Amino acid sequence: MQQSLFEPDPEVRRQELGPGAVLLVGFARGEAGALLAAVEAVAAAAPFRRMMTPGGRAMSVAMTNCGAFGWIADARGYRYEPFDPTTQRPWPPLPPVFADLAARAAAAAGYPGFVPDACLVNRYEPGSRMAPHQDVDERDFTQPIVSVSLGLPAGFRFGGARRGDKALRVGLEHGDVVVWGGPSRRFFHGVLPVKEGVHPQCGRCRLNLTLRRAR
Ligand code: MD3
Ligand code: FE
Repeated sequence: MQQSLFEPDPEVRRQELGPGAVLLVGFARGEAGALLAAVEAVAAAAPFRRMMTPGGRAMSVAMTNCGAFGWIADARGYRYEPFDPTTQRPWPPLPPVFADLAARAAAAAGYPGFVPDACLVNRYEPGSRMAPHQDVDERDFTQPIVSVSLGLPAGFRFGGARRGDKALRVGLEHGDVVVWGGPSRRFFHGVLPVKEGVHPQCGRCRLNLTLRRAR
């Protein structure tokens, strides 16, 4: 029998990671090829680069963006900008496959009508990590963030509203999607150093897409 378009796919394992945060195991696995091709096209127009923190350190994760706004770090701080500071051109448009996946994942997690205007693309080589932080540069925290993991697996640490809060450790694998909404939207989180390895579709790297409503 035809699966209703309005019911969650029973094949997708869901795990509540925190209040309003839902892990959809393997949700994007079938679309990985199309997502990776779109990342390549984005990176051809807006190359991956290691941004400098306001403290003057190069981040170990290489980043690029697509959509109307892109997240940047520089000597002046962290913010969204409509132009790529490397090329001085607008960020490449959001590939429809990104926007469509984000909307479907958000709806599956209980956030219908999600329309992202920004996608930060993070590229981790083995050894790259992301220190615990909050995502607070967006305007409207009632909007969820949809994150898509591709390539090598990573250990992800998900804490609470305060930096010292006990953190949950979750493994994020190729094709996993997490929707961060509700109170979890403002919780601390970070990525442990990626272990050495080679992924059949991505090579020696992990990619993470975060689809956001910046403005
Ligand atoms: C929890 N990226 O780009 S994705 C980031 O794997 C970021 O590259 C990590 O944290 C990565 O800001 C983690 C999971 C994630 C993304 C956004 C969140 C978790 C979040 C926003 C609020 C709470
Ligand atoms: Fe984050």
